[in-house]
Amino acid sequence: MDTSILQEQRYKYEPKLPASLRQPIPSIACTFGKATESAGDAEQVQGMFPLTYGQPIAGFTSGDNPVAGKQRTVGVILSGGQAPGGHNVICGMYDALKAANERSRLLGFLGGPSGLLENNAIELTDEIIDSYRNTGGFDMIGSGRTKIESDEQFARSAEVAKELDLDGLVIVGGDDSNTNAALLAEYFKASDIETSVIGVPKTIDGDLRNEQIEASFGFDTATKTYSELVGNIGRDANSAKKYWHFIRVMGRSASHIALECALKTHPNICIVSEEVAEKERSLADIVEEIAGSVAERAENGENFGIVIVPEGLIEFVPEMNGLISELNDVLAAAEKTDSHSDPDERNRQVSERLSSGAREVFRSLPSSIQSQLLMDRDPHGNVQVSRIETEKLLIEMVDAQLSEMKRSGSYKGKFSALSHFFGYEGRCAFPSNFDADYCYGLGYAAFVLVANGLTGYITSVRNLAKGPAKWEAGGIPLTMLMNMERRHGSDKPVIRKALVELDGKPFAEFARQRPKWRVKTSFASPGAIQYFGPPEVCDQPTETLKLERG
Ligand code: FBP
Repeated sequence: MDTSILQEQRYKYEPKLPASLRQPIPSIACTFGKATESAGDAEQVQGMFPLTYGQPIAGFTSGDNPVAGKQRTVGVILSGGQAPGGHNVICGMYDALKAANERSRLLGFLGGPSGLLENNAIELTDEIIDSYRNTGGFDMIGSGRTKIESDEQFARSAEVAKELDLDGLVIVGGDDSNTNAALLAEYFKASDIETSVIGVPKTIDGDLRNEQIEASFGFDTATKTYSELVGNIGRDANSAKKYWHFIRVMGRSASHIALECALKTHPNICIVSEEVAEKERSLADIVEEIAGSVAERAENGENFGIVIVPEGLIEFVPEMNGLISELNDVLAAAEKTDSHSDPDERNRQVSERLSSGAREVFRSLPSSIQSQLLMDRDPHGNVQVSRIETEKLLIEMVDAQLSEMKRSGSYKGKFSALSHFFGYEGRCAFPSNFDADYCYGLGYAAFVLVANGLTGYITSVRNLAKGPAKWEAGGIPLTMLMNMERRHGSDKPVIRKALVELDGKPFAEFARQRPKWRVKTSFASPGAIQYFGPPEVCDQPTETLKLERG
């Protein structure tokens, strides 16, 4: 890609490292805590990971690592959706690896996990690395969603690890990709392959975390990008005073992105999927809430507003959740048994296999949403929520409800709505200073874990709300994040998605403010990410992090 003026300037940015990593690699030793347990289903998870289950949390301290300077070959894979900062993870790994031994090599597998299976890698050089420092995107080596799950794929991965004499393999990914990393670490150990497998917590969705992993990288930049856009729309709405904007934001299942954007921009309504599930609210309840805000604002002459919709909402509405889980099982079974290739015929057959309750819900939906629900699942068995236009469904339903209210005389305003979807716009933005620093630290730490011979770990940098000078780096055993879940029609060990906690501080703050936002125009416009300037403008973490860990 051609460079821009900003890119030229960003090349020169020097990411800040946590203190424990700012010393020569041979002087960084590991400290270990107590044995750990999985997030759930301990017995079953232990049964699936007999060799890597329960390892202790690792921290870094000044000490002596006599094997740090060994000449090594390490591979890196970018897996799943893009997230700002991925290039800096690789840059951090590269700088650490070269600092430990100039002759060590970093191989980048091309196109995601399939690059490993196909032994398709390039050696990363100073020239390549320097042209991607502090840039967005995953285009240095590309990404993909191939899942490594079959015996053949594990055997092939082992073959390639041996062929390339890999000392380490770093998988940069979300919950599903890190589940793959855990399985691979276990397989390598069982096969006496001495390749350390280390994961790195990536995803704009913000749902890969626990007490020790405070945030996944990319969430900061993506939410700042979406919040800029939502804030701009708020200003436009308040200027023109004629549209209701229904804005769906990415985030797959969890509503972290929607909540963070709401905390930054103060929309009239922000739906939080986790609350919908907890309170067992139906689609009709959600429509009533939105229509209520529209009607009250109309009484004040304000026929405009902002509604933020998390992209995973549809899966959390109880009646839709039941339908989707039936569809998942039926589609998985259809994949195994049906031979026809006509998608319409396949879809018709699938809908006929639903229970009568689920079929009734299915038939009540507009046909566009019906076909979006029947689209292929991703390689991990998930519904592709980014392709389900819930914001349009809500506009249609709110419109119908307001017409009803007009007939009964309880609404006299005008409702003109526009739909937006902000997803891909935020995934490859130039990483904010926060993500540039955080990712560089994660990559650096990944190499240090490899250099200490650890496997089955995910890198962690903690104390994130306090600024890099106080950040603490280390590694968390991957099995600590796992539980058993139903996928593709059977029970599998997977990393548990961290959803919005309704008793957590970010949601509490939102709940405190929303009665005001619902009626009164309170939009805030945070503006674009600033890369150069005073730290209080450029280096702020997310509202979520400030509230949770500040
Ligand atoms: P990851 O979990 O792989 O980071 O991807 C997150 C995400 O951006 C979701 O927010 C979104 O639903 C999905 O990817 C879109 O996937 P795709 O890029 O395959 O369209």
